[in-house]
Amino acid sequence: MPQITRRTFFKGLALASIAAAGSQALIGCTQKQPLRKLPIPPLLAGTQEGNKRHFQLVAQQGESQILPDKTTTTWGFNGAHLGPTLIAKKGEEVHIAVKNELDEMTTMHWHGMKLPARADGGPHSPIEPGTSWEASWTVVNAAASLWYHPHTHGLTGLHAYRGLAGMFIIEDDTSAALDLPSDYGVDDIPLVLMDHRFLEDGSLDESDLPDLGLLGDTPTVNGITGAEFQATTCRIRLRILNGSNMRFFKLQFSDKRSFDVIASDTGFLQEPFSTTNIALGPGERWEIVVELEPSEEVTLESIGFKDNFGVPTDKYTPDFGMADHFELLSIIGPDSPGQDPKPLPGILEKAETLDIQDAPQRSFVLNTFSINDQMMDMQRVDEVIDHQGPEVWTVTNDNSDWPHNFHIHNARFQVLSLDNTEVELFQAGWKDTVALPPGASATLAVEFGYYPDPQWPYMYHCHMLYHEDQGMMGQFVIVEQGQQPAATVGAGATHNH
Ligand SMILES: [Cu+2]
Repeated sequence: MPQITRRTFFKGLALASIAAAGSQALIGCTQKQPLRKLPIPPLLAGTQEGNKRHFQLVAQQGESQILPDKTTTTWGFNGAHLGPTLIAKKGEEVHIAVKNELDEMTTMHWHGMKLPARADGGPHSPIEPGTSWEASWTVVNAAASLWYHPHTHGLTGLHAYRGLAGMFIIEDDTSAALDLPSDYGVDDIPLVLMDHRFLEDGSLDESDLPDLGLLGDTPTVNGITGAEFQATTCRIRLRILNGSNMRFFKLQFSDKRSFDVIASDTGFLQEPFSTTNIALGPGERWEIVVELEPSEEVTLESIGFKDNFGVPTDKYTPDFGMADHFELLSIIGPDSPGQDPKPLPGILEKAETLDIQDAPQRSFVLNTFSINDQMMDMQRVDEVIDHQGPEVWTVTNDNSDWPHNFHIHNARFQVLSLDNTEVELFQAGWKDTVALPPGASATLAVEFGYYPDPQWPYMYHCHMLYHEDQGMMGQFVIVEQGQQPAATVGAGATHNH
């Protein structure tokens, strides 16, 4: 880690600095600690009733062993930490009851899902302690690895950091027909990547670092440090989610082996893409397929961005951790070779491009904690979409020294171009979150779900959660042609809880 890192960490309160130093030492130790079995979040298929699927999620507090030798108080759904992996099929009607057994208000958002705004679970849908909130919608998304996390006004980062996050797998006819690893927890493995800081007693360090919020220094996979996965097959599929607050990961295997990227945030790529590394910023997902030799050992690492992601390395710029190198997950090949795996399907998904010939265009300029010079206001509707069909959004990171990214609710998009940056980022396929190095500008062809409703807004925001919570978010409503947004949106909330 470059020297500048420590200096930036130490700019904070004396207490925070001590904590950071403590965890630094701890990273060094994880190598010598015996590795622990990778936890697999339970698969929750809900209860089926015809074409309906009912889920129950209970947000609760518990005690976890994120670290091998310390106990940490965490939040989770239906358990102490993180949440189960939900699974549903395209075309099904899902009904989800979220009960809040915490002693603080939270919310629940279905990231990547196209759905009515009322069910989207944004900051307008608080779930008070002891109460339940219910969302239902018909799944129109194609097969993908989506996820769920709170979207509490000003507190999204803290709630996710404490552990409120889980994956939401959508299957469809395409995924069912493809010959891909799909035995959950066996050869189809969810990996929820996060990063934390710990105090000496093992509790989570919840102090915001200056300009960096809850950037962690200790990576976790499915809720633990030093995880190891013992494969039983020669081919595994990893559904990788970056659920961290602020960290960008650049993933590579320790022997730099090639792997195939098969899906982006919101669906399959048209065809597998072979590479040796892949980047993912907060909120993004990739699915990859990796081949293993019997009994071999290989480590999934985050290697840091060679060019520091375009972030200056001077003393004035906070250290976003872009050059950090971590070992994330040790993988051991199966005991025996088994059958030679067949080649991966050459075509995964049919080519689909949006007709953007006459599509309306909008532009969004991100700078520090604002978008188009404005910070989030619960009662200000920033954009009104009064038509069906795609739009072209240009999103510019106007900061020359800060990274950002951009997530749009109720939508999927294709990145048409990423300009004004030297950083090379693989951006193929359908996405819902795009990474923006300093100065970069992305042009997106965006397809929205069409559920006209003048009262309930959707969000677009930077998914670096400290930025979002500081106000880097805006609201849009989707209405019928010529319709105006309601005078009061959501349930009328105007302020931080
Ligand atoms: Cu940002």
